[in-house]
Amino acid sequence: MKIVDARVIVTSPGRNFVTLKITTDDGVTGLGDATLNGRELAVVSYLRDHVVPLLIGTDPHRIEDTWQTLYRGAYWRRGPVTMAAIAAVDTALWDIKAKVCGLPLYQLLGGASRDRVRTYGHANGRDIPELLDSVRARLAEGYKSVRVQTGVPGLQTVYGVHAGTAIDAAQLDQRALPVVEDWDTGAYLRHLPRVLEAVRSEFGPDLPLLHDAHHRLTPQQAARLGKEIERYDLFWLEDCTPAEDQRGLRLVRQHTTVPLAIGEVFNTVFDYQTLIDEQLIDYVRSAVTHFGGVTPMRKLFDYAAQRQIKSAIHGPEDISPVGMAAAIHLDLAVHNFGIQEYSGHTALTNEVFRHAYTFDDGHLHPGEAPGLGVELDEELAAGHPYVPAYLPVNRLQDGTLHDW
Ligand code: EZ4
Ligand code: CO
Repeated sequence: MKIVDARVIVTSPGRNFVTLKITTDDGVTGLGDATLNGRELAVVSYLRDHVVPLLIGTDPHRIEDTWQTLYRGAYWRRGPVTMAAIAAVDTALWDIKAKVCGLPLYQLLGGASRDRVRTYGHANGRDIPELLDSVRARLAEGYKSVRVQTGVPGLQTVYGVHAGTAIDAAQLDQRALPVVEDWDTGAYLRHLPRVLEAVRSEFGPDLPLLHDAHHRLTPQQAARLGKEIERYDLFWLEDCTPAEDQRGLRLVRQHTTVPLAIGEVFNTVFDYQTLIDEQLIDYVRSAVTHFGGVTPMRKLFDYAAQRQIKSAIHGPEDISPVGMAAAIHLDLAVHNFGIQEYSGHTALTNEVFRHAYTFDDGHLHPGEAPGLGVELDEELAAGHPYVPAYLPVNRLQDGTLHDW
């Protein structure tokens, strides 16, 4: 079997998605997600100009060797552009192998370790009453676990919440230039305990609650926050501090038992070495799409399992249904599954990417279609071309650029 064609398809059915489609001489096709929100075309070029020529004529069954060739052979390792491109190839090859076997991908990963995949949804509000309404809406949709984000008094725009309407941060990028958010760590640290108090008193102690600090705190601030909110029994506190400096998590860990989740911006296992070896976190958050594909995700989870750390694959709207499908197959198969982030996609996106996975009663299932179970309607995709878009940036009130 040989790869005879590999094409990069860019489509924007509401937001930009980059998809790699690989075709074999037997006519089997595989899809991989290469969407890097706000920097999409860099990955398109990396694939089209530098990766596709290497794939033509090679054996699609040699997934590990292809991965190693793209990773080691380039000499220049790691980085989100490289790893998103490799992810798309790796995922498409797993799709092909599973289709050739006539099995859904999860069967090739060891088979189901559970019946269904639990998820969490996003609740956002400009203020506490609006957040409580949003939590009610997620519960009505079937979600059993909810991430809670609110505006902070005195600030115009914060992560997950815009001054005009409550929207998800992933939607903010559909504008010509980056939206500028404002930030005041002191105000946030004073506000968040009140938010969690209000949510707990409205919904009781049983509802699993999550919160994303979106890299905005120092380790000292995160340690203080963790201690203060322990009584609200969070499922996790996410990205409490920028984790390029993995040692920073030692301070947080010494001071609080709040479960910690990190890794959505990581792209290789080396980003996790200290965090996993020293058991500084509880959940690894990488996306199949940004971490080099199914192959390294499986290795990451096995490594994390040695330290009782669980999976929590990144699943915002900027992961395409192709990347989501790959995540759901892994979720069903790995033993140390934790939870899956899931917001769903627009109806149009679901038409462009028809998928076998289903969401029911707050749980996902990958379905039984061979491969990933996703088909791309290329004609429909072509009618929704790329739209230039950026993620927001974040500034302190004196204008200093801050992490977001
Ligand atoms: O802001 O994926 O946990 N989820 C998140 C996401 C990220 C977006 C950035 O592209 O933090 O919503
Ligand atoms: Co996050």
